[in-house]
Amino acid sequence: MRQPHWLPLAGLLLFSLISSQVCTICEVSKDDLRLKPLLNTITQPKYTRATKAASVLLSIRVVGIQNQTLEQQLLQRVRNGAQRKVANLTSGQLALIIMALGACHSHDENFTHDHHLISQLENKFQAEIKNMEEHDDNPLTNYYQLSLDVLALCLFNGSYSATKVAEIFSPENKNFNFSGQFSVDTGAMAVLALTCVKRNLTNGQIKAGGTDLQRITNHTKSLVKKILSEKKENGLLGNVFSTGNAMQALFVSSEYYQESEWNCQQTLDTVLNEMSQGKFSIPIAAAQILPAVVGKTYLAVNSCVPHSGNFNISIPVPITVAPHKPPSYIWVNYSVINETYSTNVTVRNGSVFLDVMKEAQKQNKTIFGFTAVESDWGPYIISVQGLNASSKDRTYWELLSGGKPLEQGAGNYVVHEGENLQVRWSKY
Ligand code: CBY
Repeated sequence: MRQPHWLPLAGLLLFSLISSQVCTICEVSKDDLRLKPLLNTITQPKYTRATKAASVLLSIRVVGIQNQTLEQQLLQRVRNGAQRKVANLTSGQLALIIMALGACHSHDENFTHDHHLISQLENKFQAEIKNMEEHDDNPLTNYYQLSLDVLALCLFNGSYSATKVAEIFSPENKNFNFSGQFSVDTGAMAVLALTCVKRNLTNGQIKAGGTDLQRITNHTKSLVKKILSEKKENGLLGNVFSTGNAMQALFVSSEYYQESEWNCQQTLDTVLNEMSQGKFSIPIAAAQILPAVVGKTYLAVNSCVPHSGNFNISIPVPITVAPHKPPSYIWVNYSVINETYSTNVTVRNGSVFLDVMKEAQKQNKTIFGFTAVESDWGPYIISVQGLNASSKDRTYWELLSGGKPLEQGAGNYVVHEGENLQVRWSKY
């Protein structure tokens, strides 16, 4: 039988419609040259921390980057961490490790099974809830990590109570805020977790009372509203480091906002611009932004598309730095605000906040003495003048410049001539 002569035309029309749709999707291809700096950052060879390696592994698997050598290195590090010290891991760290190992149905799922990682996560999640019940709603860690817990349990068939999830993830809960400010990272991770739970409730994978589904839907809706209300003029959601998580949350929850409420392309363009300025120069920052810019989310860890070809990410790209002759040293003012103590400090140009703190500590150990621990994001200041931060009391040492909280940690924030830097004893 002859096919009607209009069929090829209709096909062409359909194809052009589909391709014009594809063009408007807000993402770049994973081989886009603009992603080079990110890929160079995450391929750096030294991963000493298992959780940092897990974040990177999760990210490259979800995105579909295939680089055997890198993957093996990361895997080795993650496995070592999970083998030796699960008891020392926080709940969110274990959740990340489970997601990284389980991503894309790799054989490492057996490892998770053999080491009972899921049941250990169930216990850690229970311990978080118990702590909330006994200590004024304060979890052992924070809601970002509780969200990671629920996400990992939901994605990898762990057990959890949907009723409990509906109860604790109420957007009014104080744990969504730090110092009165809504934490976009936290809200975004919660949206991903709640979306996963909602999917499992609707497809009958887990059972729950009828109101749970309704409550979870309502929470998701309000969290999405809150994330959108943190949208800046340039399209960033919260700040540059929360935007990746927030984009993922908005990708999976498009039924809860109007198209006019979020210009995804603008957000993506700003992120790409920040990327070209070197904003995501530490592996964890690169790992958190990468899935979103290529249009992927952590919810896809179970449904990765097989990829062909090897992703060539071994060629380092020369970084172009604007030619200027800086002075070798700069001075800054540094204060510790508990009682207020200030001093002027001279450091080399290009120094970070931590260098200033070290220099001040040399001047006077009693007033400016401090301790720091290593976190995935670099050094985290736990004590100044012997006064310790405590998640039990929701206290921490906040870093500020000119009275404004910094968006980077002590090891990464580069200080400028004449700047007024402060560490302030704060409550969140
Ligand atoms: N990860 C976690 O548990 C961290 C979750 C997180 C919400 C995280 C931001 C978001 C993310 N995307 O990873 C988070 N920060 C938390 C929970 C916290 C609190 C930690 C205590 C607790 N109970 O767990 C707390 C104390 C409120 C906090 N962050 C403090 C700080 C300041 C650290 C100062 C110090 N003493 O060293 C600081 C520097 C803010 C300030 N001005 O004082 C800070 N955080 C920053 C800047 C950040 C961002 C880091 C960005 C960067 N490039 O360095 C952040 C991404 C992050 C890490 N914090 Co907190 C948020 C952002 O700006 N978007 C789970 C684990 C398994 O990986």
